[in-house]
Amino acid sequence: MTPLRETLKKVKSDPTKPPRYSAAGLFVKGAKSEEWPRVWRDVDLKKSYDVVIVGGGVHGLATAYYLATNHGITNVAVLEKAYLGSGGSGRNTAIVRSNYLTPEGVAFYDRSLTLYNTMSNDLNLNVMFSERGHMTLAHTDSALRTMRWRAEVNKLQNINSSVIDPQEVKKLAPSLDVSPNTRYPIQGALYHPPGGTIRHDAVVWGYARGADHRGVEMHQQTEVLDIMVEGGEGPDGKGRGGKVTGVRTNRGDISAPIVVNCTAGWATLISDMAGVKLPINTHPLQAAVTEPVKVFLPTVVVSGSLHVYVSQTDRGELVFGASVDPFATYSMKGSLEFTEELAGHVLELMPNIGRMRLLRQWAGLCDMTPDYSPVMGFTPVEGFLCDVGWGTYGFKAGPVSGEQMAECIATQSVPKLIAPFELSRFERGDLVGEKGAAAVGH
Ligand code: PYC
Repeated sequence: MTPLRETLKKVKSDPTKPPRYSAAGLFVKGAKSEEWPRVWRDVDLKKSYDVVIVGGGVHGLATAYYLATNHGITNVAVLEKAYLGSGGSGRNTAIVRSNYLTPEGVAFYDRSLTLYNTMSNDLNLNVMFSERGHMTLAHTDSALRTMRWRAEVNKLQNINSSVIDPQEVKKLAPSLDVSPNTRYPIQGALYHPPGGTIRHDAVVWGYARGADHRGVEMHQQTEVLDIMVEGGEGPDGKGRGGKVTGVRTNRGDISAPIVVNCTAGWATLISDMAGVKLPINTHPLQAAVTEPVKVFLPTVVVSGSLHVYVSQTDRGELVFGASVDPFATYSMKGSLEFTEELAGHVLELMPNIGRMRLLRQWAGLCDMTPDYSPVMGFTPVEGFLCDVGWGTYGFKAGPVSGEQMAECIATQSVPKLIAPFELSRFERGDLVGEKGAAAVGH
């Protein structure tokens, strides 16, 4: 066998060959940092591509990966204004599930969970999928009714979801206070065993590395400043009836017949550049993490009424999230109000963790649509496609969105799984109301 150091030297000395990795993942144990192979290439930005993807998060990278893997389309550039995974992909709480409320939502997120299940093998990178189960607590009669409704919709599509009583809740998560004497007694829960958590950064790196191996280019620090469109009905020649010709970036102009908006937080700003208006308001969503302690919380726990969801990482930290902040802004500042409210609500659920210390908090941006479903597929501008409006569901939808958007681009037709989420549904009044499946009430 070639010694590790020799292999690494060879990789370093032949930049035309794709880098090689240890079977376990990105880094080779024992290697000095200067010997680590680059995970994706750093190449010059070209003047033209077949497809330009705006946004280097899970959605953009997955779209690029599946374009190359499933359709052989590799003359693709992913443009990211900061670094890969710096937006919602690095700011979520890493929860995955498919227990949605609408049949369209259930089918869509179920496909994502299927792709997450085989991802470590497919990408040859341990993405640490932990299928630990997902439990949504009901504290009121009406919440219990919604859980029953969701369970029935789920079962019709063979999704493992059922309503359980407080004793079963206690068995699954012994740290929860299920006594009837609390302010909001737990009346039952929707239990979804296939749900769980996954390492979000690994998903980003895995897709980036896989896309890179197949020839896709990723360009960080490359901000899209404008989208070039000709022949549109708008005063600037953009909008309905127009055709995309490329993008203007801080590093020069790029021509491309297809531009895909895979951004979160900035989705409306990017679409406005093409003259396409989106029914989206952007709100921050805050999250926080505690110090690590011995593992005691075996499932993901969500409480809509108490506006909180929590899971324990493999390192032992509790990761909490809440509702979106009730005002539209692009600011990602954390607030003391959030921490105070979170602590109060968490202690109602788990009174015994009062001495745990919170280490960090952060925020991400959520693009909220009127029906809490995304906007996917073609727009009134030829060649300009959208994969946006993910609200609080973006991370869990990454794989299926990439797969389906790639099919949409390659076949120039709308795949069945994303047909319900086309932008034109708002003109037709054909909404897909998914608010009832939001982790917490917004
Ligand atoms: O919908 O499961 C969810 C979720 C978790 C965090 C934000 N949304």
